[in-house]
Amino acid sequence: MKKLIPVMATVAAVLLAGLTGCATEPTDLSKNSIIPRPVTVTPSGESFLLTAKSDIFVMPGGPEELVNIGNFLAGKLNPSTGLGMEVISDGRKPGKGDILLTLGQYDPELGDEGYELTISGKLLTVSANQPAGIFRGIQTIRQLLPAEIEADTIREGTWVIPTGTIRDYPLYGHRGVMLDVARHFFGPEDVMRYLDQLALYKMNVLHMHLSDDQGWRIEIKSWPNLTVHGGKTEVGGGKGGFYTQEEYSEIVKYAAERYITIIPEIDMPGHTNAALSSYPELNIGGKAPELYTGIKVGFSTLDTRSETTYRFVDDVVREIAALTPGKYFHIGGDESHVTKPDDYVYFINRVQDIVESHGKSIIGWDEIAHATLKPNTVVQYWTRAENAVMGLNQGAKVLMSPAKYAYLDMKYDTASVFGLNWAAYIEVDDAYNWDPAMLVPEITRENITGIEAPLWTETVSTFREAEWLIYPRLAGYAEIGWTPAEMRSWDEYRLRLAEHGKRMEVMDIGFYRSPLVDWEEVTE
Ligand code: TNX
Repeated sequence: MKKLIPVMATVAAVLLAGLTGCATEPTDLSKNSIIPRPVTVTPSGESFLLTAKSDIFVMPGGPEELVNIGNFLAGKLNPSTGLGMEVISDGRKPGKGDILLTLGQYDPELGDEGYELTISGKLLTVSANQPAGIFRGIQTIRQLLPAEIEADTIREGTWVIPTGTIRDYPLYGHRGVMLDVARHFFGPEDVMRYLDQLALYKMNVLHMHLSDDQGWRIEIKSWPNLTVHGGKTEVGGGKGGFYTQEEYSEIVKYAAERYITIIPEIDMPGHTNAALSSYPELNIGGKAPELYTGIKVGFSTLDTRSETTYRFVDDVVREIAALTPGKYFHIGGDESHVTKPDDYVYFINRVQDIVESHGKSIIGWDEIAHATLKPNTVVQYWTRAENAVMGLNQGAKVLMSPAKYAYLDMKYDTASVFGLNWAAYIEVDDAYNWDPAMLVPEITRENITGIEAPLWTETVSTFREAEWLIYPRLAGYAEIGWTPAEMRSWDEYRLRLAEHGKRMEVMDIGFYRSPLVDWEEVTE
């Protein structure tokens, strides 16, 4: 059965190739539209063709992860090509038209996520130091194939890849996005869809903003009312929602299969109305406020001088840390406008001890630099450069999310239906045209962990709406995080992005068609 559909597909491909004469013509690897732009591309002027005989070979005796990655690739290529590629790891030798995934001899330049593609007329080899690198490499294979490769039903196509070599590795180790599931709740399917999209652009972090004034979104078994009560609404009064611990673990696992780390955030001591409403004893004065469905910020605070608060934080961090394989726990710390400055510092210091006691390193919004930071802390720069610099002076590293450039919830222009504009209007070129290492003199490449683009969700209530804010800006953030700054230029990037319009269309991503890009359309 496996070979029936492929045979038909190949007959069609050969016929088509005969008609257009393009299947085996030399092609030029340097004319790719890969985002993020790879570090080195060396074309060799021939073409590699996927056929009904193609399979995916995995080095025998390698880690099981490679087989999983092979299956991931087969799962992306088979639905649209109908070629029925199988994953072979029993030591048989690859032949013409096959793909080989292999861990090579350690290559320091490639690091943990780098990879090399060697494409000849006969074989396409992906090699890397680590499985993560192989996974990044297969995203490049997807992008070297026509946009229709992303379809989930059979498409006619000649699945040709130009030959040559690509050596590629990321500029920054942290390339991520933040999703606010507190202002509006997004269920596990939405989050997994997002993870799939992030994988294509070689992003490796999803920071989940799991609590805020409007909702608490993760089950905490020792404080059940947080979700029973605190999770039942959202901005605008909708029904809200939350992840059970099992669902959250599913998300973590789905992310890990894509070599993406989940960073959980519990925002405190401000942005805590949902928790305060669920447990009166967390409030100064002991009285619980109503749930909140508006979009103001800065009005809530935990009682920072009560031991109950620290018992609460300890339980929350312990339960979430136990579900989190990643190194970091994000403690929020932003906009605590009604917490007295001394109380704020006292609170952040104690919470850092708690996070450390559960084996995690701390990330917090730039305000946390007012406290005494622990070694290995990361300060997420969003608004005040002086905070980030204060963090640096304490030995912290900086994660770059400057609101003016990197906020996915900012409108594109005055006509944008969704989004806010308090920091800026961010058109697609503005989102691309900046260098994290050039914004603030003290914040240099060496002390930046990477870049993160946050999506706050006050104005979007479905993932479809969210996509309109996320895309196409996300592709640019992915490239800023991966590609050396001197290799980036808007004029060249916008041409590659145009091709991704087609790809995003096939993937059914509801992106914003910026007038600054001459979008390529799918021709059926
Ligand atoms: C500021 S950015 C906030 C969020 C809002 C966002 C809206 C940050 C650390 N705090 O609470 O959702 O502005 O753009």
